[in-house]
Amino acid sequence: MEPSVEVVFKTVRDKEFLRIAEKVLSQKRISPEEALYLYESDQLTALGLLAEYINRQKNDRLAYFIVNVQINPTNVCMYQCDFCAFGVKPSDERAYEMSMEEMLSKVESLVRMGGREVHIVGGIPSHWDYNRYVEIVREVKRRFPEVTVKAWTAVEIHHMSKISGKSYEEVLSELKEAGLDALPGGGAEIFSERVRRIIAPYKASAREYLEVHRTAHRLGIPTNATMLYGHVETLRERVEHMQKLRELQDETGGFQVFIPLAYWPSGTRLGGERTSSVDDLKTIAVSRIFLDNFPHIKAYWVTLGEKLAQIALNFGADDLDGTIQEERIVHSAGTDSAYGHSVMHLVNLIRKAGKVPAQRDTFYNVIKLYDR
Ligand code: V47
Ligand code: SF4
Repeated sequence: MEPSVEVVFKTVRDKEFLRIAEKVLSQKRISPEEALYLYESDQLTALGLLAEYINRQKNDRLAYFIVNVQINPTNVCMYQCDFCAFGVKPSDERAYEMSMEEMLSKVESLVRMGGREVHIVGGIPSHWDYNRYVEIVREVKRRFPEVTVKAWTAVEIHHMSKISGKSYEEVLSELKEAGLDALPGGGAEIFSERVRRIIAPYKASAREYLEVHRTAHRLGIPTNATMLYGHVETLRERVEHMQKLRELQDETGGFQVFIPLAYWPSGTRLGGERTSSVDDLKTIAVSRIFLDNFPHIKAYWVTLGEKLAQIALNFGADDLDGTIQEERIVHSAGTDSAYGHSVMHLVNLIRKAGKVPAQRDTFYNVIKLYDR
């Protein structure tokens, strides 16, 4: 045990917490019950230190960011999940659909500022056909072969499979051939059937989400994983969610990063309250400890806010996402974060959090270190 870790643990009286901490520090995998114990404990500081200790072993003092743009081609969505304020019906006055030229001009401005990643995800309109999804990827890659295309969530891939009659493997292979490089992690929400029935009864199930990711990994397409927390789920259901991801990662090794997404309730049918900062930090820390086979944990500045994201970088997270430029999904639900950030803003956020900023590509290769 490092001296600083030892000092903090001297203040902890909870024997079970200490037993689990010893296990973590000696690189042993913890069980779901033990993860739940950490979640429910009131040892916030010690939990953060433990998670950060593990993170330093994986990522040293680096905190990653990417120069990227998020493109949400349309907000029209047939699924109408109750936690989502972004997806609207076609008749809604907020409904929009971007033209291909509009999307390409966003990619062009990204490329002009040296950006590398286009993250494309949106609503799922009933009038879109399968080719539309493939053509967006193909056109972006044809015009800008230097960018990495991280596009379409597992929910969108499942939908494409349904409307085209093709298997996940066929859909993903065609998208890969068109230029798809990676899948984002959206659409996971919470895997529990009980919760899904309440918050998102119509879209792809947990089983389908995991099967899309399994297929992507088999085809050599790396993917990310998310968890939307802070609505109607229990802590046990969060741990079960992470357990399913850990199992799949054991099987395939294809996940790059886990992204806990704090729920924003404004303008949603589900309503509710915002998560507390203690809950946000515990979720980052527990995920870092429990998901021992995930190389990265993302502190998504859009949902956490800049200041909490800085603390999360000292509670086990090692990535902030990126410049983004124009986030719409969580902004529809009331987040007070900026819509995007400059490179220097993210570099300063990371430096002031005490970490070394590392500009990365989609696959976590370091492009530039800002180590003065
Ligand atoms: O799946 C929807 C979430 C996700 C709300 O893979 C909400 O690198 C909070 O997955 N409050 C899409 N969250 C965004 C996403 C993502 C973002 C950044 C990086 C990556 C990555 C993935 O947004 C949805 C849903 O879970 N979301 N509504 C809300 N009210
Ligand atoms: Fe549509 Fe995705 Fe929003 Fe659900 S979360 S309503 S699938 S955009």
